[in-house]
Amino acid sequence: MGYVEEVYAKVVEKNPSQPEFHQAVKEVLETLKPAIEANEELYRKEAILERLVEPDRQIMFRVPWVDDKGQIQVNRGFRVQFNNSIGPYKGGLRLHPSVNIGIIKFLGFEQIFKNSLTGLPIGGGKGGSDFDPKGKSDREVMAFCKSFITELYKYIGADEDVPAGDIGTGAREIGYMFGQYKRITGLYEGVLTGKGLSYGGSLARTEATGYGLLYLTEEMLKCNGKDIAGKTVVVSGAGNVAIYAIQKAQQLGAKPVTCSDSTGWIYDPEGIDVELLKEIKEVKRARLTEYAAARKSAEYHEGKGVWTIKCDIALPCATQNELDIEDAKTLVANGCFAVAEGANMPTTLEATKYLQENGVLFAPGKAANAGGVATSALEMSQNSERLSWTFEEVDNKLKGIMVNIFHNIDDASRKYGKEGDYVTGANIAGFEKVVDAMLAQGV
Ligand code: NDP
Ligand code: 2IT
Repeated sequence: MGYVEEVYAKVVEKNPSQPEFHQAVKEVLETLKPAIEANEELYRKEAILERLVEPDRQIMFRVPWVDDKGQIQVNRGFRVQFNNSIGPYKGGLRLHPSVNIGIIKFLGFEQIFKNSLTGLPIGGGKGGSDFDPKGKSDREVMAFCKSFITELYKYIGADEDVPAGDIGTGAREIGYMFGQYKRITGLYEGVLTGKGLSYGGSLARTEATGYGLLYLTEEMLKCNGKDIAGKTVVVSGAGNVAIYAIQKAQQLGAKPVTCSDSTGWIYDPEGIDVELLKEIKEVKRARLTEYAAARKSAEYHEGKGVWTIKCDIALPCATQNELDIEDAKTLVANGCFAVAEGANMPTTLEATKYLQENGVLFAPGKAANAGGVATSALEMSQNSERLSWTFEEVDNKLKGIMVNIFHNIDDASRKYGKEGDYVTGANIAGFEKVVDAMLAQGV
């Protein structure tokens, strides 16, 4: 067995019942093979892969809180601090009933390479809880967030570990968490990103993941002789990433025609009305049925279905494994020529392979959605210097970072004879910097 196969087999054996973590590790390790084989003796001796796949620490804790009926509820909280070789742990907090340690580990593992690709000094981590914010009152969300931080505060800090938003965690949740951290520690520091603008947040952080996704997609198309203007785009999700991906796609002259949430999806052939979508999702926290009710051109369908709509470009922006092999076949049959992942690992391994083999330009999430965490790192910089930059300043930096990421992953793919395989390019480019730092710092 080769080094990669040995380490992967151990990961599966030592981490049973964590299929998403296995999937993330498998994709990374398999594509790293050319870079690993070039240095196999050193990497084996240094146990580089064994060290990469084992988090620095995994924190799990009870989160008790009182609901509006006076009933005590108990959730489970997580923070996985995966690797801090190139900077403090950095990564979001996911609040969703599906959250378990395996999901947080897959997200934390991906975050190591994503954060490295940004070129900024941030290590990899991720956290969250199986708490479901849906249908909860503001007071219940606050009670949960304060209890969550009452335990987590011990492990985080501006130079230690800086959490942020992810599914189910937006500005409201970050505000409650920041308030509790400040109250317990007495510190007014950049311990969380995605903060409100009145207390240390960065302009353009809200837009950053979706905007960054489009900046990278635009550059990938340009370098492959294609133009984004005039193209039909299908988007999944209707949350933070999807909304600002739709907005930036429109600004670049493309036409996004779908969005979705966990109950159904919208097809709006005249193009998604992003202001209406924002009102329904960001203000009312309502379902997509309201979008169809308010807009004549839109159709609402129950269940899953955005990938059945004919498109040029597909942007999965909801959750992991939402685009499978059947969806990939439908996209290819319908003439889709580019897929860029706004979500983390939304495409199954089988679907990714099929898309790449059929000539679809494929931008993996750790490169394509890195604009969110990159702008979080810019928020950290602003907090450290106690200044705020303008929207244009942050947005320009974001654009530069995304264009740079595309060229780095493109160059890495060529360096190992895998031209156009941006999955391999992203994994190798992200890995090289982290390994260099790990080797330099010793065991
Ligand atoms: P939000 O909570 O704002 O939105 C998530 C969207 O996806 C919602 O429309 C939600 O529908 C839908 N969704 C979530 N889970 C499921 C599911 N199991 N099945 C079907 N639909 C689902 O999260 P974000 O937009 O922030 O995150 C979306 C993705 O992007 C995630 O993979 C996240 O890890 C990734 N990401 C986020 C970044 C950020 O800065 N926020 C940065 C980089 C990546 P519903 O509301 O009905 O649950
Ligand atoms: O998956 C991600 O990169 C995020 N949820 C954003 C993390 C961050 O620290 O901004």
